[in-house]
Amino acid sequence: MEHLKIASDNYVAFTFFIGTMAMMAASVFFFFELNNTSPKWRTSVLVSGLITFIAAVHYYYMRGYNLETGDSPTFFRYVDWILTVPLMCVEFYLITKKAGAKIGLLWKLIFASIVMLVTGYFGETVYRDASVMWGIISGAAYFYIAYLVWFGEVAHLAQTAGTQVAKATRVLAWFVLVGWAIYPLGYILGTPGGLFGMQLVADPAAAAHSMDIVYNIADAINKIGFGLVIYSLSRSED
Ligand SMILES: *C/C=C(C)/C=C/C=C(C)/C=C/C1=C(C)CCCC1(C)C
Repeated sequence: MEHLKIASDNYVAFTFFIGTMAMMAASVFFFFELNNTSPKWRTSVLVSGLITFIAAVHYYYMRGYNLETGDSPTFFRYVDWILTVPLMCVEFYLITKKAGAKIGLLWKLIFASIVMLVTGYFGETVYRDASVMWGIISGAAYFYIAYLVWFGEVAHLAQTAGTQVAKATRVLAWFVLVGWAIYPLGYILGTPGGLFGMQLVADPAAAAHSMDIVYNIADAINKIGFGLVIYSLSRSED
């Protein structure tokens, strides 16, 4: 078999490689820290580790796929997201649970995240010609999640769960509002519908490459960053 090299100007392959390493390192960190985490935060830190571990396995695969084919591993990207984003919803549920969060809240968050991802997948794959419409539906589900964590049930519960939980939830809410907003940017760069019909990257191959780079950066920020917020909450007094 031919030995594949990452060309020095292949930023897509490079970010897949770095992404794999970062997710692996973060998983080892979260898992090993479980031993000196107080029992009441252990599940939350475990979930942080599961999120980066699931991503590490997908990144390892996507890195190889992209290197061999030069294509975007869209399918496995979405398989990863459909597993990890609901787990981020679980994190919100776990930290607000002691303030009385009900399982219904968890289902609301998970349902919205699945709508957001499935419609995004339609826009990127089967219905590429209608990517703007699917992107808008996906965006609506995204705003609903942002609403819940900024002003809705998650925000209210966090207020009564103690100052540390309230603070951590505010930081996580910023991740949702700013960190997650990087994804629609990748979608706009990579789909033919562009920004309401305005194509930002004309060449289809370059468009796909920019989308992958943007998604890879966003994943590293959001999955590892999110986990670290939970980790630092687990070291607090609450
Ligand atoms: C670890 C993976 C995460 C946190 C993935 C998050 C993905 C999104 C917030 C994606 C959102 C999208 C839109 C809001 C509109 C366009 C389509 C998507 C799916 C890229």
